Amino acid sequence: MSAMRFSESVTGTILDGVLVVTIDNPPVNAISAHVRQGLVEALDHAAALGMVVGVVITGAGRTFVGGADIKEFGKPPVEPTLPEVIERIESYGKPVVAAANGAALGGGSEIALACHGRVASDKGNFGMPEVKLGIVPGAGGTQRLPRLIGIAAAIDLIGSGRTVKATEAIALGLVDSVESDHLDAALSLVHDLAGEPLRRTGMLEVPVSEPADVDAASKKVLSRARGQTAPAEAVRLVKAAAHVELKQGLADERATFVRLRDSVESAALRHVFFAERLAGKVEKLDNVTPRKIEIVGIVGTGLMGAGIAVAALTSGHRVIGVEQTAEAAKKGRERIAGILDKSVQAGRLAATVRDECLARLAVTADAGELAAADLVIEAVFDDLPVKTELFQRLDGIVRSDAILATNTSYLNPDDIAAATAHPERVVGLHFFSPANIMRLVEVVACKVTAPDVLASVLAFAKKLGKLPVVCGVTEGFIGNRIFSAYRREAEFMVEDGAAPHEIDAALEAYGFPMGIFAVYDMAGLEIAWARRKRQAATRDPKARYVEIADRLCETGRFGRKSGRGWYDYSSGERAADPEVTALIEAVRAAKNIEPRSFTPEEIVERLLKAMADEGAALLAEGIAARSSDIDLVMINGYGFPAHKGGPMFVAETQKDAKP
Ligand code: 3H9
Repeated sequence: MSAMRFSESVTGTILDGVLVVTIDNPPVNAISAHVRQGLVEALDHAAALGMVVGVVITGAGRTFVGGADIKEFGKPPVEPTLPEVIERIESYGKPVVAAANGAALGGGSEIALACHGRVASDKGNFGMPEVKLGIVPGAGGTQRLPRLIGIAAAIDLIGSGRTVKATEAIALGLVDSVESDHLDAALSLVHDLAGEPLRRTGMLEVPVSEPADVDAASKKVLSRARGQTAPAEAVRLVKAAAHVELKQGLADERATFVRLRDSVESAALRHVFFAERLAGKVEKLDNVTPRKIEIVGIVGTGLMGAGIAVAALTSGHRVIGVEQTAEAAKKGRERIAGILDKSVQAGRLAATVRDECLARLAVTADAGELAAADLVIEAVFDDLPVKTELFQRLDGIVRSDAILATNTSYLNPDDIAAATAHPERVVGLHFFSPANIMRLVEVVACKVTAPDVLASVLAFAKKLGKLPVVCGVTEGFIGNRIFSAYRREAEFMVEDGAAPHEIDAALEAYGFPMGIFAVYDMAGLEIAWARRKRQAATRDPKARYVEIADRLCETGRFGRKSGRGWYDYSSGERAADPEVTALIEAVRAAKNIEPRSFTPEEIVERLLKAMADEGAALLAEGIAARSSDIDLVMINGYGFPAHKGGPMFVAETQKDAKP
């Protein structure tokens, strides 16, 4: 029978007496208004056809249903709503079975939950990532999921927003079966269910959970919330499912969903979601074909080089690590193997994958081996003569079509490129430490970097599972330049009267995992001190300069490693130190500064403004292409709370809010 069209994105075919309804709304089959309308039309159609025994719902392409259409949020509602569609599915007179061909996320999982049976392909996966968008499920997820899998497991899934593969979904009781021919299995299930009393998820009793398990699951979710509202609301709603009627639970869920959807927190997280999809997109590269990158050379296998090597290995690349001596090469290999081993111990990597990675790894003292590399990343000491000499040497070793990348944090990659015979093949790849864990990579386009070189490293970074943000050349690139402005402002406030621990407490209350002075101590103060000493001769003598950090270093306070920095760590804990207070007071007195007090709000406001002002300068200079890129850098590299959207988002929303 030919396909029936129920709306622009929903079609149906009758197979073996069952209406197979396919949602085809690329790219991810989000439940846009026409999908909801099409589903209702399809259900009406199948209800009226006596020969149809039931319905299968599936998705076209790689996704079952990627969730509600986030682009519709904030627009006037269009009937039917998703809860209405879902209510229709659950109360339907004939069996409805979900055949999850791929990801069933958010509203996609909620559709599946309302069906009378669920079959997944081996590529099927399930999740309710709503909390990551600052909302709770809004179409029954918090009430139906616990009825299927219990309160504790539902708190874990909804509160964390994590996705489970088909095998875990089956163990949890979320799906009935996983089949390679999921469609065929779904058709059989419809026939099995036809004529039997239907198992309506919303009517099920919530299985009894161990209170200790519920407590543990809730605590885990809340401990990771970092000031975000949605996870606690999700926990509350799931717990309520155990003791309120479905109708009441659904009403509470819907009201909470609507309230959170309209919150600044959700707007911020949606901004981050779309910013991530936009990052690394460069219009002028649309028609540029990236070069193939399979073999990656890494010069320097210290902490940074080893982390980059692990990221490249676990994403399927061959890696050639290069060190200066055979002894250092042996240590480098051990370092890389050690990181892989830790990942296996932590359950993040299968032992077989680690073995495959090690089989693709060579670490050598013979730089000549880099002749095989498609891309060479330098991760050696951040010193210009060292790097230029290395790049000149690489020029004579690598193939003419190989790409050379520098991982410098502060040097000018244009200077490094200029020292080579082919500057157009040089690019910056600024990874963050530990490079195997941190998602952010600043991809630095030098003055003469060739478009296909840029396109190639962007594709490479994405293959590594990283979040690449393109930027131009400036001291510290996007992140460290903003960080410097932020640090400068924090030091101004300390000189003017705020205590470092007050500033840190204000930042932590705002949602940063750690305040700036604690971060400073963790990173170590000596590298920035050395840089300041180098810059002293060229510093504008009229610009305000705070000497406190220099004084700390002069007394051997280099941060956590040395047991003392902005704080004292001698008790094993971070503690404010009267010696530092005295030192700060002496600096203030020498400058005749009368200390004043700062409220936490003022502290945060001034620091956010410093970041946003520097961000605006980066945009004006063309270093960053879009303000959302700047937000991503601060969120993924510097602990800015994602649920606040980033410094640029905050500045823009505040500007919009002003009359
Ligand atoms: C929800 O369901 C609420 C309900 O409980 C209640 C409702 C009443 N909507 O990530 P990709 C776009 S909330 C609109 O690169 P992948 C995305 O912007 C929702 N657009 O693909 C991008 O556009 P562009 C809960 C969406 O293959 C394109 O699709 N669901 C949506 O790497 C490709 O995206 C979620 O939170 C959407 N829901 O990964 C799931 N999703 O090409 C969010 C994606 O213009 N989505 N787009 O840049 C994902 O996690 C991933 O997109 C997915 C595919 C895993 C599905």
